[in-house]
Amino acid sequence: MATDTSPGQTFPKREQFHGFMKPCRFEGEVRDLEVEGTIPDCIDGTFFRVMPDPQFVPFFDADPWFNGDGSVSAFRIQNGHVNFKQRYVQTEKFVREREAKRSLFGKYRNKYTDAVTFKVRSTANTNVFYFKGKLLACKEDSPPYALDPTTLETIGLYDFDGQLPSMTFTAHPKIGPVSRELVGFGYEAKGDGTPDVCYYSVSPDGKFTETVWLVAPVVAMIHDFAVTENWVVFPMIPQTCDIERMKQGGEHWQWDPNLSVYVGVLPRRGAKGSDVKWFRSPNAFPGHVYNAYEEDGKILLDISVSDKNVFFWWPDAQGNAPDPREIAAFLFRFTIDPNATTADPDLPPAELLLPENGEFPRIDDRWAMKKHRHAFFDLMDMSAGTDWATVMPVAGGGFPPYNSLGHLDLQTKRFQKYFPGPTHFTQEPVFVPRGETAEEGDGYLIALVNNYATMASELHVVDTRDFSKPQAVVYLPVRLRAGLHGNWVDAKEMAGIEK
Ligand code: V55
Ligand code: FE
Repeated sequence: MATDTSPGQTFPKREQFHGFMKPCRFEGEVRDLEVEGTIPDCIDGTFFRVMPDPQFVPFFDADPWFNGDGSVSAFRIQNGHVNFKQRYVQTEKFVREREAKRSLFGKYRNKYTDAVTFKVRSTANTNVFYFKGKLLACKEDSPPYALDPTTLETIGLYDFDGQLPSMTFTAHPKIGPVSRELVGFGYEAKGDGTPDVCYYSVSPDGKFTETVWLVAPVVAMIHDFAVTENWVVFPMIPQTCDIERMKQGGEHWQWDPNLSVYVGVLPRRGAKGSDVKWFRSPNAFPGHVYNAYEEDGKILLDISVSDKNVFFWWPDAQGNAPDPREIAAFLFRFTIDPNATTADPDLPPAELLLPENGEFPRIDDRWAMKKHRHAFFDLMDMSAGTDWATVMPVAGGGFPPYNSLGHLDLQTKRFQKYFPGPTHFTQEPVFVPRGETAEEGDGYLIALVNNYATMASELHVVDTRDFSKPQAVVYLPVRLRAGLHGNWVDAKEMAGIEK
């Protein structure tokens, strides 16, 4: 084991630390990034995103991408100019490891493998969103950390002024587009291995207005969820937790190929825990949610689903995992009758809306929780012309790759693809409307793009009216490894704290 007097560090010779996935560990600021093309003036705000980026060599060589320290990037876009800033979230883990000059933190979500006792194990590496003047950096195993959205300085762990009832807080809260109400939940909400789920709503001024405790049929991952006008929906990924396995130093998660996908449905307002209905669907991997809404009394849930274990680094009990190159996810629509009175909890088969391998969905957020028409997402288009000979040796691994952006018009079924280039992979886009009164989906997609020829990152700004070419490409002088999620925050929303 390393000590304070140990020499420098080198990261393990593993796919998740190789090539473009080499830890970046960079904090700083670059003003006025190079811009090719023109960024229209209607894009005035900040694109925030977060990536796992280990500060120190992990305890375990096979440490998954998901366990790295959260590093937040901010792209402030105004009058066609882009300023870039990046800071680590100063989590308890990050601060104590920096003091010790080595990692003290063990396996992903397994406190029994740590070198010291942490009060909170958050790596704050999964999503960043803006709420009540703060940027909240989330990891689904803990409360969020609050950051100053202008400086990216960490303010501290955020418990909503003492109101947060659960030990955990999802990385995928939803914000009502008009009400600005925050709808969220925590699972394993009474600690590791507990089946308890805590659902809550928070008013825009920060008061908890709904708190409902419920019990899930299994202890499994609930990574994303969905909200409609009257319902909340919890799809469970068949990755299950066993506290005994954890105590023996094993993984938090194990894929269960025999487990159904449970889908919990709860009234959004005024519910009791016993009001939850758990529906079932055959074993699969329900990924990220596009949106959900109600029609004719039914809930329509649009979600990416894979028939394989997307988290291939957490195999089944026999050690089986799919070849990452064979993992694909597709846009499906579940139709759920929340008022079903029959005893049959089986959901009707989901409808395949698009036979294209895509994930990291976005919609025009002004249509969240109601009937949306436009879907945007990362797409893997094998026919696009990726230069695999250049990309493969330096792509690194530990995540499913995408080389394009997709746009599906659900009304006309028109499907468009944006291809950033033969040596490029895409990260999750954000959608920015052309203006407050723009029609749904009329605006720009902004996505971080990995360029494997230059080994540097780029922001591609794409006009949804013309997917054939970028509106603008912004060049970073640095390489940012794969991130998870982010959000666009309009300057008007952040008014008063501009710098
Ligand atoms: C996800 C990511 C996580 C995690 C659990 O994208 C699920 C899914 C980056 O960490 O801890
Ligand atoms: Fe996610």
